[in-house]
Amino acid sequence: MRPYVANIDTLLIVVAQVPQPDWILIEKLILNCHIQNIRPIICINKSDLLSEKEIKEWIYPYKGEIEIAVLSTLSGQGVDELKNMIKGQLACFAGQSAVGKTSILNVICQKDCEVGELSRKIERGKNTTRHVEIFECDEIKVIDTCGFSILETVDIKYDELMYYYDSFVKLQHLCRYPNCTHTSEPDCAVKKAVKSKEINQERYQRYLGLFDELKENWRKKYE
Ligand SMILES: Nc1nc2c(ncn2[C@@H]2O[C@H](COP(=O)(O)OP(=O)(O)O)[C@@H](O)[C@H]2O)c(=O)[nH]1
Ligand SMILES: [Mg+2]
Ligand SMILES: [Zn+2]
Repeated sequence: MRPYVANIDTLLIVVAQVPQPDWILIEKLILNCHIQNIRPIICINKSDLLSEKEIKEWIYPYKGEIEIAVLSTLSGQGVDELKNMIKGQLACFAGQSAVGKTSILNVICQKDCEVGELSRKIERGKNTTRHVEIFECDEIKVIDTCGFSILETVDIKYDELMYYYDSFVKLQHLCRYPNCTHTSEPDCAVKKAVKSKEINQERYQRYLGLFDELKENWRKKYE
């Protein structure tokens, strides 16, 4: 398993305008947090590059379900708010390369770790040992990582995926079938809720994408 990290309280899932978010990957990170009892926080970084409208669109699918921090290490916006959110916790970064994980660590801990690791990473190749260090500052402990391949695979059977979405679980008893996966079944309360915008359309689409992927993985493995 790489990186070697244990006993994390919080996973800071960093997204930014560049590189464009891979929302399915973010869904997977959130699911793994649920499985491992880790508190996920989506950190929308580089807010200086996003319009108010874009920020709203990014927040919307997770509103009320997942905590969100909007920040910019460039302007300093939202940094104190994030620090308050993770006070007393051991937090770890996850997210695509170059979204600004190390930059956020630097502003939180007043450190000067090297940013812009994208090209260096390619130069060094994939199998370089990378050390893991806990930085401590103002009652916050943070760990930088260069990605989280272990959390990018989800060890859930496709027909159990729906149990990890609170808003789906609440409606399940209203579906015709008690084990409805909310995909192709008739009389599905979740699909109705998506239609009436009670459940966010985009989050549901991400669920469907992940469902298909898990189903395909399952088929390859066992059929
Ligand atoms: N515009 C903008 N650029 C940022 C911000 N935070 C980080 N960056 C830039 O994004 C690039 C990648 O940052 P880095 O911290 O190395 O990302 P990491 O690979 O996720 O650790 C660097 O060029 C940073 O200067 C921000 O808030 N706004
Ligand atoms: Mg980095
Ligand atoms: Zn259903």
